[in-house]
Amino acid sequence: MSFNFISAAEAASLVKHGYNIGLSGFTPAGTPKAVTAEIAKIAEEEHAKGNPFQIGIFTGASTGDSCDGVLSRVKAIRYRAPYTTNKDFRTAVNNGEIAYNDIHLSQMAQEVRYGFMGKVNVAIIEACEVTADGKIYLTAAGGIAPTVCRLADQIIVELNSAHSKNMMGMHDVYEPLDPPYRREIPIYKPSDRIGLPYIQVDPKKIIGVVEVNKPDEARSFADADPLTDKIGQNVADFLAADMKRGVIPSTFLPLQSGVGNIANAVLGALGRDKTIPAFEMYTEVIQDSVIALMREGRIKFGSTCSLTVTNDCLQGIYDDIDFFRDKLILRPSEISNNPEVVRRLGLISINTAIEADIYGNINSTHIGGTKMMNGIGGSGDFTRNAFISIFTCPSVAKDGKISSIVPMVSHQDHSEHSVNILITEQGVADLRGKSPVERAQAIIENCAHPDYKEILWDYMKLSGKGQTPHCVQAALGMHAALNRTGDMKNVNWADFAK
Ligand code: 0RQ
Repeated sequence: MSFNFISAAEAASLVKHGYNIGLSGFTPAGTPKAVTAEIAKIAEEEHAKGNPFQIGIFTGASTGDSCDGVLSRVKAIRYRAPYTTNKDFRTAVNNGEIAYNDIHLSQMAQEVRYGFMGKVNVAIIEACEVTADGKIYLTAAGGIAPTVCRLADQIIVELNSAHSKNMMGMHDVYEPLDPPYRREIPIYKPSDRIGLPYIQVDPKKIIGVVEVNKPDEARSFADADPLTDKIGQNVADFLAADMKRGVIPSTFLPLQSGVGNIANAVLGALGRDKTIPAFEMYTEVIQDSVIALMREGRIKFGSTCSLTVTNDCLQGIYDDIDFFRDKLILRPSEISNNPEVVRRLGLISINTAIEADIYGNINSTHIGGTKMMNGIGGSGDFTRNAFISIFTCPSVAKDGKISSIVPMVSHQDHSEHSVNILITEQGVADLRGKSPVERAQAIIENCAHPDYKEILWDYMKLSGKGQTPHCVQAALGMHAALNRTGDMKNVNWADFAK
């Protein structure tokens, strides 16, 4: 069969008001870029005519500006799941304009399959190759592409020549059966291959192929600074010590790390610490720092959902594909983040908190308890099931006016039951094997900023006795002081003691 080659605008015209579209990609990597931008133009035209035009978006994780950005700005998104990092999307969500369902990334594909979010009308899939018999070769991410391809009535392929065909063979496409037929996911080490290097679809469902040449809209992260370097060093020192005393096996364990400059700093410090042997990653995103450490021989293998790297770094991988072919594998998010596999492999997970409370509960998603930042991403998939779960954050935010360590988190994503280690630039709180009160002592002593230590000790005194002591009327007192005066340090516990 020969494909119907169409323009991005023609493809977009096939997406109707009320449709749910399913996208490839995970972070801006591997996300379609041309058709969604044209959908935004249609929405704008329809709105100008007074007609409604809104769609639902099902995808792997965040996307680039030519999806979440343009579509949010023209108010074309009715519903979206999961994680996103786009500023305009965030503003629209926090204004109550978009129904945003922030779920664990490992659950996205299965919740779409289970029918929790409605029908997938059209899948838009970025590919580096598509064959007449319906083999779609993905680009820089796995995401939920296999699932939306299977469920969608129609498929549009964005054949993107900015991605090298050298990517063919790097993916391991596997979709589990749904209960009660699901079996174990047979991954016993990060490099195990269990599926196919392409998505097989019925070629009759491919209603159009759009040829484009658009690089990924990679986010740039701030350079490392003394603060992130110190957090990174604290993580590396902690892991080296845990290995030395035999808690972590001498062969080390596979690592998962989140996105951003703290993650880069952690990996940099681990790479420099030669007491830690060369290690493997089983993770959802691989950033530039991982690729650099692979070239240096410090990282032996990386299983990931996406190559969230700069375009230069991605080109470097394509150019050196013979080197990387046996060192990288890309998987759907359902597998890269799979709780069963995370627990079996015994991952060390490292994710970022917005705030942590003195008992080890973590808020990764909400500013001030109400405003969405990005979303939970894969942090919960890994944290709950890791061999050792670590959260990192600076001890203060906004020039010290906010303490990241608070009596009670203003929103909870990860509970005290799942969090093993908290690390700030101040130090490390090892929460393993401790009661809530012992955890509070470790966190205040080791992680809180000196400006806030006495304030937190005073809160403990106010809290009295209990398995998890709290003064309920004061628990969010630091947040209230921030709202009232612009600085958490202005909290006055005496106001609550009455
Ligand atoms: O504000 O943007 O106005 O400067 O929050 O904070 O320190 O720049 O950190 O960009 O690494 O993001 C948790 C959001 C951290 C991210 C989070 C303010 C701060 C700043 C951002 P500005 P930083 P980062 C991987 C796995 C999701 C869970 C996860 C994230 C802004 O890492 O989305 O790890 N994680 N998923 O000033 C008020 C506080 C604050 C605060 C920081 N306590 N109160 N504001 N800020 N702490 C992702 C995937 O799964 C794909």
